[in-house]
Amino acid sequence: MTESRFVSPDTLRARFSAAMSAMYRTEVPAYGSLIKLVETVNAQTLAADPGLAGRLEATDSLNRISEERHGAIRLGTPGELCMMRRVFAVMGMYPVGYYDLSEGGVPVHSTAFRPVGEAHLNRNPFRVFTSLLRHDLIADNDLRAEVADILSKRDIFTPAARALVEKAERDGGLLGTDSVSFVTEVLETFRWHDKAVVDAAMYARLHAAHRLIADIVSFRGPHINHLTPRTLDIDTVQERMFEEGITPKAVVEGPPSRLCPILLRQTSFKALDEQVAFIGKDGGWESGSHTARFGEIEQRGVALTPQGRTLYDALLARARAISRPAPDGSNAAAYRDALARAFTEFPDDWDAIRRAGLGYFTYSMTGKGLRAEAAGMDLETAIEHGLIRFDPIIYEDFLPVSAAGIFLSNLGEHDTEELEAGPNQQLFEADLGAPVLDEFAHYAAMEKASIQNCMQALQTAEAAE
Ligand code: OOG
Ligand code: NI
Repeated sequence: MTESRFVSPDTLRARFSAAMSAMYRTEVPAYGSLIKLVETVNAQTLAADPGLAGRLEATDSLNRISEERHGAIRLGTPGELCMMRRVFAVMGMYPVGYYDLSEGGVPVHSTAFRPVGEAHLNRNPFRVFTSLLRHDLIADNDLRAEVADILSKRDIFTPAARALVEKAERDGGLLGTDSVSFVTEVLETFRWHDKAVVDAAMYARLHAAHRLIADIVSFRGPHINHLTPRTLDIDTVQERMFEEGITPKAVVEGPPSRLCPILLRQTSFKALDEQVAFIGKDGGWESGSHTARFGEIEQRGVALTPQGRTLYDALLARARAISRPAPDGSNAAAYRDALARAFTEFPDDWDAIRRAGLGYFTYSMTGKGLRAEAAGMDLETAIEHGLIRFDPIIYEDFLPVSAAGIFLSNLGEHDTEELEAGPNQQLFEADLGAPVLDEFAHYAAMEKASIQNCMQALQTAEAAE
């Protein structure tokens, strides 16, 4: 087989992620400060915890952490979502998971575009949480029609980006120069535009319907609204954010602080008030402001099995029934306390989590295991004898309750209304033009493959004697 002349999707994604990070750093300087802070804390955490460094090394995932980011965009129409899927596919990013945010009072539903498969994730795990406005949740009929009209007039992709996506699909990839143009052209879609496509009166109506609707509809494109580095110690970063003059939201979303991190913990700093210009009279501009873009950090832990996830959801619901975190942070301490109490029920030891079938793990041969004569030995015995080790599989996806909390931390309290809607994955997938991948199937396959490799290695070890 001849080596492909195309630039690999992994390389394209890594370049795109770096370009996006550079752009966002100039657009939102606080993001640059946050990156530095996260890098410092990560280095300190690794130095203080050789066990953690060893575990990351064993799963070949140490190097990816400093490069690791997720971003988020909010799209207006099915056509935009469908085209976005094709753009991300060129970079080896596929839609995984369906998130219904209406339950949290946010009129969108979402997926995350990300690489699938261990090797691709380790090469560069860049992901983009992508939401689509639910027009059916705009209550006012006139406004809904106007929104559709405004959105129908924009194309968020450059003609060159469209052409390059078609070329990549037709040829099976992009060559050198085209790959460079691809990154530049696609970046345009994510760029901030301070000139709105509506006048101040329309902006006010959109804003009154929901602040998020104003953000989605008022501009030429779906500006990237945050870019999130991964920290190995979110509590320390949160503490030090204050010292850097960045004010985080009061409550960290997700599970409480634990010895063995599970799923995903996230916190953000408030959206910035930014100068924008609305369409004015007689071809002029009228100045105003808009808040949308913010910063966020996240700490990722083990991916949970459906059983683990059910327990997580139940414990989270229990904590939230006692104390629901107010956007202004007034009951933050009570919420943290309720959360910590509820989660005492979730085992906080890797082997206990594994044995209870709550989390996914990858298994690999130890040095001792490779030299051992152990044909016919079962997995648990081999683990007990130190022939096989297990490491948590990191959660690569998102959490709807947390995501709604992140959305809402950037809205005023009056925006936290109840929305009358259930999930509609079928419609989302029809708009996307493809089904979303099932996250659990993906983790289960990784775990299974690693067990099979080990069992094979145990046999080979004996044969070599
Ligand atoms: C996306 C919010 C969700 C996360 O990390 O859960 C998200 C948005 O505000 O557009 O990014
Ligand atoms: Ni986020």
